[in-house]
Amino acid sequence: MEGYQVIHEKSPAFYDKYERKAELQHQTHYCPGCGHGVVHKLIADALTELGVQDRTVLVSPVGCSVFAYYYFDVGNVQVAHGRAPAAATALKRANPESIVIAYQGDGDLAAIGTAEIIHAANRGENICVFFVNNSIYGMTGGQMAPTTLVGQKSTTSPWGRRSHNEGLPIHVCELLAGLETPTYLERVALSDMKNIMKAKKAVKKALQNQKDGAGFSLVEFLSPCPTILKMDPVVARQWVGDTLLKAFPLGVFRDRKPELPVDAKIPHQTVGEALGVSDTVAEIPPRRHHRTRDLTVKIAGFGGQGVLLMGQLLAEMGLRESLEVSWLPSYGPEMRSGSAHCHVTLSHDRIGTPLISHPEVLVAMNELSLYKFAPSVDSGGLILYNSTKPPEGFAAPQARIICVPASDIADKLGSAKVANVVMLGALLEETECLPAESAISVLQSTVGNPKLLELDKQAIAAGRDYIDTQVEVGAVSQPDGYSY
Ligand SMILES: Cc1ncc(C[n+]2csc(CCOP(=O)(O)OP(=O)(O)O)c2C)c(N)n1
Ligand code: SF4
Repeated sequence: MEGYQVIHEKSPAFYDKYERKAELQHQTHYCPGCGHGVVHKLIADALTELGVQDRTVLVSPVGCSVFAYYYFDVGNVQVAHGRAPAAATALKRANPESIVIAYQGDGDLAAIGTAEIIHAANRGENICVFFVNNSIYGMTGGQMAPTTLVGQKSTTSPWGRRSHNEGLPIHVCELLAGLETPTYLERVALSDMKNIMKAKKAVKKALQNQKDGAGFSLVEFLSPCPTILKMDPVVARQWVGDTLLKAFPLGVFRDRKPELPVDAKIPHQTVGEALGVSDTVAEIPPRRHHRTRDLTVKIAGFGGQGVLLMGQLLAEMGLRESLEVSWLPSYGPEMRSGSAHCHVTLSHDRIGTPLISHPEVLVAMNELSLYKFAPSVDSGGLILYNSTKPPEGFAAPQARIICVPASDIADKLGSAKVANVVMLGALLEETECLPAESAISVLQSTVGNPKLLELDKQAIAAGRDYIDTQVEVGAVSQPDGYSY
């Protein structure tokens, strides 16, 4: 830009567009003045400067930073509350060339995840832990954290933390410094620019350590959480410098490569070598039906319409046909709006992620799901909609839509509950992704009640029949078979 010098720009380690909610794709979800945004920036800059973005995996926690995977353009894994160091251990050991980061809040790391962090540090795992200590549980609305200060009010200590009742704050760096194996432990603060620059160096050093194979590094950031502390961003930042920092002194608590005892030098053997057996697993010839086909499917509807079960049945069928399969149910905010959905992948190759952003097939069991998910269907994809006709004015330009009145058919069969199985029959018939006999065999082994089993068999047949007899040929181009 003429007349301007670019001093700060978005790091290439961030995605250009954050694929979150439609109106929020240019910004993070963090509150104004939140320390997480600053720490993200420091990590992203360091990844770029060290040239390791392409081999980095970030493990995001449960807490306000749960959505870090929307921002960092690296490998991303989101784990259960407190388990980031354990997951990071597995990722690093499975792929030693990767740079693995466990990103955690103080509730996540120092409360529910106390065991994981201590043991990962004690094993000297060659990972980086970035620990954001804002003295409170942010995401859940301000409960007391292990790092909450004495006298500090929280929703679970409305009188202020009392040492005789809740104990004293836990100093994580000092605690871990009691172990022999950690390589680098430093506490920094996001209280002012000078300290933020020190924090930047600490992040880079931790990542460099990992690059050099030096062992376990943890950087603790004293960080503002203006929203929960009910302060404006500037005051919250000052509070970190004036108050939090006094209780948590800054400094380097460890900076040396650990001297490992002799047993660490025992040469590594594979399990096979140690047991004197072959490491190579005998090739099991694949047992695949000639009609199996790769497919990504999103199934959506109201809670109670059996959309999750339909996905499970499909995945189980794929499994029995020796395909790689994944089934990912959706919980969370979607449940509150009354809808549920799941993602199913059927594949001849290993599946990278169970999350499907652009499904080849959408099964929409109600109108809400149709409107919500149709825009994301892959171009040239297929929508199976539970109705006799699309809603007035609805257009899905990039996909074919086939209306299957599964609920009506199920009603006629005697139970509205089998609408999902009718739709399964229609899906199998239309896509030929799996043989219908495989659906029967899965139902036979999962449905105990003989009457219900009979009904399910009829429902599968009715769904297939509807596609074959009621759907106009031309609007519904049938694939002409798949042979492998
Ligand atoms: C097993 C489990 N227990 C409890 C919760 C509820 N929970 C979600 S986030 C959170 C605390 C997060 O606080 P912190 O780690 O300090 O992160 P912040 O939100 O402040 O960044 C809790 C208790 C959960 N999601 N899972
Ligand atoms: S609640 Fe606190 S930690 Fe969470 S995003 Fe807002 S400021 Fe950040």
